[in-house]
Amino acid sequence: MTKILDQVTAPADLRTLSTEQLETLAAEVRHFIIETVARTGGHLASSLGAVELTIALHYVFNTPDDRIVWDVGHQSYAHKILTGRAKEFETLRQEGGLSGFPKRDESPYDSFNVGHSSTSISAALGMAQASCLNGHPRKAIAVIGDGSLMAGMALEGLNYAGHIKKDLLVVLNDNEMSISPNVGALSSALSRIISGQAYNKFRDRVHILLEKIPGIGKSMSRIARHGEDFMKGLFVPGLIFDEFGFNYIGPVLGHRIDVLIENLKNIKNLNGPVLLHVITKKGKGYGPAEKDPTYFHGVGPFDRDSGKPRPKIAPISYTAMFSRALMRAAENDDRVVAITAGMTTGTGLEAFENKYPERFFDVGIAEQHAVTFAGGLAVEGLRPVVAIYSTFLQRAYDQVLHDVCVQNLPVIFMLDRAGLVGEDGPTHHGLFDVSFLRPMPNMTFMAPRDENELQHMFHTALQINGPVAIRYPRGSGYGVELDQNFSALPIGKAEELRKGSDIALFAIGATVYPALKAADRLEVDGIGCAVINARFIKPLDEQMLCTYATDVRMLVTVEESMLQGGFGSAVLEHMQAAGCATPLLRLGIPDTYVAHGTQKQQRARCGIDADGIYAAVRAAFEKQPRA
Ligand SMILES: Cc1ncc(C[n+]2csc(CCOP(=O)(O)OP(=O)(O)O)c2C)c(N)n1
Repeated sequence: MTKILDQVTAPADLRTLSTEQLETLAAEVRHFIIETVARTGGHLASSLGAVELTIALHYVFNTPDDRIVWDVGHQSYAHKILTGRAKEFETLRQEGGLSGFPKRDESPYDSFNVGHSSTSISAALGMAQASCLNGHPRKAIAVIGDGSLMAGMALEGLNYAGHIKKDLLVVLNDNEMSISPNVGALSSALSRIISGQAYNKFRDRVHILLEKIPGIGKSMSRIARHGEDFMKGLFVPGLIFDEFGFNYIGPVLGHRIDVLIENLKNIKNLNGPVLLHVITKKGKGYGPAEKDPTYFHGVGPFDRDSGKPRPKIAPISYTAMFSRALMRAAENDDRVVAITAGMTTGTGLEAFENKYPERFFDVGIAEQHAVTFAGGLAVEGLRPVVAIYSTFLQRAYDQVLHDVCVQNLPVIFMLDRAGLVGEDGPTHHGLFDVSFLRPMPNMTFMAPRDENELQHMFHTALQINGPVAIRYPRGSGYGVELDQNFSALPIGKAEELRKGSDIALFAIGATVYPALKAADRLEVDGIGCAVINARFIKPLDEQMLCTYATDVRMLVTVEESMLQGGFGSAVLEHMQAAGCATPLLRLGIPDTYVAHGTQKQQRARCGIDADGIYAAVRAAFEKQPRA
């Protein structure tokens, strides 16, 4: 039997279908997502929860002329499949294949590039405003999850939308989950709205009863309706959105296509800002994901039937290593507290949360607040550890500078997923932290060569009475032997790993081992190459730099971060200041956004794997005048 999905190559095709056919289509799309993501990995649970909503939105609205902006974009797989990309869906998140997030270059149906959360309301509002200025009436729709709604930026968007009163539809996709269960007062208010449905049923029953009273029943019911807004305010916090200037509608059942279509059709004709509150289930339709939506938020390939990950024996990850080091530190020092912005599992804080719930803070998707909150904790003598992905710290630049560094507060920033992150692509790479943290006075900044060094660096950070950042890559370490005891590293001192008299290669973080391999190959070619594990981006080991600058014919820096303002730039600045003219080759990420693929592919593309380092150093060295 041919599938309905095979006949839908664009949303226009699904607009001709009956409700029953749309329901069948939803089941087919869901099945297709599960089968594919089991092979490719990806953001499964959120996408499964948004299948009916996606169908209903494309059914009612005239996409792509009407604009749908997906918040984060991790729930957009059904959208991709229904907008002509079903055939390529198998290539999801792979090099040269479909992006895991909406991307304007990929399809006219992807109205805005996303990846970081809480941008959809502002972006869709901009589109709504532009449609007035351009005289091209179209609908602008932001689809945002309850987790993403908690972020300051989303609230700023709501606030301004209520002010300028353009035709904006915000669809709140509420599954009561962020990656972990959602947190915060607003989240609790949303839960009360959902349970407020009980109030609505109670109210309807009261009216039916009142109207049955002979003679006065009808007028009593009318009086009661006048008091309803007041009553509603007491019972139904949906009025929060009314106060923001939105017409609040809901909550409605998010897996009922007929209900969604009916509501969206009605809303289509309303003017001004409208918020449709839709209740969905994360992982809907796939048992293992419904049961453990946190695990299935973003997964690698898994066995479709059991939901179990495909077996892979790998050394301990950097995240797990940090988690262990943190637990040991917390045991010995009760000033140690940990903060995450909605990323408890991703940053390895689960064990800490379980053992020290009173010292653990998940502030929700609120990176700016997380950092300043840590500043407050530090002022009062605690030792806050902010565990955060490098890419998401970008949100809190001013807070790191203004609320932590200017006051020289001892906050430790553990920058997970620093460097190239693989399948999530450009929005998620942690490539900018070196350039943006390096100029901040008071900051000490380190990057470990392997998982063992990470634990020593964390221990070192706890000895420093000021801000410290440690950046480490996504994924497994090298399987090196793990020291049982922590030792404090000398601040600002690099580690000489290999001697050589022609070239000195200063590598930092994830690039140290590839640099060693490249040096071995250069040695075979008769080129003596010293390798130095820089350890510190700030302060630099200026003494070691100066020594090598006079001893060798060429210096090389290698880093997994942007070249502009990066570690190599720091070396260059120092050499210029010291009047040192030794030729310097800087290897790192060029001035571009690195497309999705595996980390291995991305490192090769950027020329910072062993082969790339070898080839670049060899070519540059050959151009040097003979000694
Ligand atoms: C600024 C930022 N911080 C953190 C993340 C990581 N992140 C991706 S999705 C997500 C949870 C989003 O929850 P919600 O909006 O409720 O969507 P759901 O997955 O429940 O559908 C988080 C924390 C991000 N993408 N952007």
